[in-house]
Amino acid sequence: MIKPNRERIENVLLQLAQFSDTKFPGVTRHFDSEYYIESRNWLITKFRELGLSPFIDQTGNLFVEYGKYANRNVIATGSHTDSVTGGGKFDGTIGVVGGLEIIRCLIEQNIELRHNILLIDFFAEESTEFGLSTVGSRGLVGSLTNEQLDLRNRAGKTLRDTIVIHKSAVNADTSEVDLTRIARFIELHIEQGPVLAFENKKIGVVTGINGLRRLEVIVSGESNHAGTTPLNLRKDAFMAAAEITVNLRKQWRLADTEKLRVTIGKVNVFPNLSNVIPGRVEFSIDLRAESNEILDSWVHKIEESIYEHCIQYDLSGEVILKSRIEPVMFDSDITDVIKQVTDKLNLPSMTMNSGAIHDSSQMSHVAKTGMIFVPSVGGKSHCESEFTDIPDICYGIEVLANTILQLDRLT
Ligand code: HGY
Ligand code: MN
Ligand code: MN
Repeated sequence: MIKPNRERIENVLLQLAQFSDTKFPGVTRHFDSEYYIESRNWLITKFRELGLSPFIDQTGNLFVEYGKYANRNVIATGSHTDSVTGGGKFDGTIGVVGGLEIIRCLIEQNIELRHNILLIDFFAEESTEFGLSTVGSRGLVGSLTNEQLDLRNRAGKTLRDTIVIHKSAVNADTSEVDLTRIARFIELHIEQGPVLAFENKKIGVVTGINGLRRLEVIVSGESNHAGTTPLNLRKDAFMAAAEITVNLRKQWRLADTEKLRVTIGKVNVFPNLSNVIPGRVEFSIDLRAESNEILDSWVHKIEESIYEHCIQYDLSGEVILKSRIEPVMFDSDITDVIKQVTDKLNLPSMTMNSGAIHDSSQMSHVAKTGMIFVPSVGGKSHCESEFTDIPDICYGIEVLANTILQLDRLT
């Protein structure tokens, strides 16, 4: 059995959290920022100190492989180290730092495995500015399209250029991973929700991840003078967008609310001046559910509602599907091992579905995949108060380490 070193884990996590844009509260390490470049160069130094040879692939994923069997299948683990604006210290990072700690333990304890370990720090898991998450893992599994690479951020830079700029600043050689060698992938992550804490459990054995649809909606009307234009002559895009939003909430309340999550998290009003009627509104709609059927029927419902409102108020509407992620179910041979290891360590656990998207959503298309969750205090996530107790993170790393040891013996 592997027993990770708590002090070392805490130190690495807290040092990594220092790479942050201090203009914002909590941790802000956008994938297109200098902080992300610096943090990855720091991580690369940590890998090299262990005698390892990190490399980066064409999509900006950072890899390090440990072991002596370069031709055999690998057991892969990892997560991401970019963050949202004003996020916490542990979203994604515990999966990467956990992998690093496990490699250290294997070296220290001279444990010989039958498979190499491939640790992956996926590029741009959050990347919400492009309306697209899990960029790196999409690239790795081959589902990142040219259209997606051509998406532009607010500064007008394409995703493609952002990757090139990042890669040229990161101190690692470029190389590609032979995907067929990744037999299994296991990701450790914070739960990002309230369930484990509420149920008093230390480990979530994740059975699958909900799917996602992300829409960009554009409602166009006409800007005009706020003081002179009477109600019947206005083409106010914002008032229509607000009505569409309220209507969506009503429809959601009437439906099975447990099965669906709806978020309008980004709104841009033009020209955004108090004395001008808004001529254009752009907003995002983020939908999550456990089945494609539910997601697709809501996309359809939303499109209908938007077009009906636009006709009613003599506006034009456009709905663009920016991101589509399939719901996935994990392989029981991995979840079974996670459960056995958790029981052996006497850690209270439960099976659960993930409401948040992860790189595992993509990896499950190419490898047998599983996830381990640890509790989020107060169920808070993607905000400054996101937190997990260090001993709970260590339990998660211990479960990950010993799951890898078990899987190593299986084939
Ligand atoms: O948005 C998500 O679900 C992920 O945490 N990035
Ligand atoms: Mn996140
Ligand atoms: Mn994450």
